[in-house]
Amino acid sequence: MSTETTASAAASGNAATDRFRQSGKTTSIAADVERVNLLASKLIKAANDIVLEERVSYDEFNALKAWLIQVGEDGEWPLFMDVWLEHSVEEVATDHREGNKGSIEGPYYIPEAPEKKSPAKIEMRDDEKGTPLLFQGQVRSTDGSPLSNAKVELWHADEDGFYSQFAPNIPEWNLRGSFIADEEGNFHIDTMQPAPYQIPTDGACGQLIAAAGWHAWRPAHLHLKVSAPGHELLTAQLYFPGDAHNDDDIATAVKPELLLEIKPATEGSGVQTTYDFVLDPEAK
Ligand code: MBD
Ligand code: FE
Repeated sequence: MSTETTASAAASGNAATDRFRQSGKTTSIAADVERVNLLASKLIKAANDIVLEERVSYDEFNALKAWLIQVGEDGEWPLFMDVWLEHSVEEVATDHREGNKGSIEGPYYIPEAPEKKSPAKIEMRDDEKGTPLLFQGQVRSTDGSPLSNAKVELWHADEDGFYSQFAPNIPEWNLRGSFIADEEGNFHIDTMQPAPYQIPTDGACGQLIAAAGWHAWRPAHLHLKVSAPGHELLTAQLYFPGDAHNDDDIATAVKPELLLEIKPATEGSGVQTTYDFVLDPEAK
């Protein structure tokens, strides 16, 4: 590794935990007694059913207790929740949509990235490694009308699979940006193709993956949030054809309609892709 400080599970996990605490996502949670009773009772019953059915031993019970403590110490609760549970929450939240259904947000989104008017180049290092990627398309409403000045937020890993602000020695807004589409809803963003992402192997989630004999990979992906006035915010991920893990993403977040079509760049080096987004009008 060329960097002086290497990435660690606890550093990225604790950064994700701090981010989540600052996100404001928990401020509107209403403590509805009936609902908490229902959900907590079902969760506890499901766990007890497993203990009884599988005759879980004290050694196994204590291993779980130690592991849960470690998840917290490594700051990996956001990672755990987003890898193993968020996909079902996303499914429930978006199953009414006629436009894009999207995919999970994951633990590494940061709001308010530097805003640029399309066409634009995302922030990257002068010597950023990888294959240049032109990502373009149009944002429309479900009735087909273009959404002028739609906003396309893009964030993704670098060629080493690391995200800025969650791994050391990467400029703050590297490979993160907020792009304003033109009057016809068209956007044109120059970026760099991301690498597949591996769940950190030196933290509690990595320990579980190894102990269970699973693999730790997510396929290479772009993260997006697409928004326009009067429309539902779309959170999505887009994937690259041929990636070995498109069919067995550890986060279960790949959908066939989220696969890009990649072509050689018509100008300059690298590749290009076109992907259009369709946003649902907000329910009245
Ligand atoms: C990621 O990059 C990601 O997108 C998700 C969902 C979980 C862990 C790392
Ligand atoms: Fe990701």
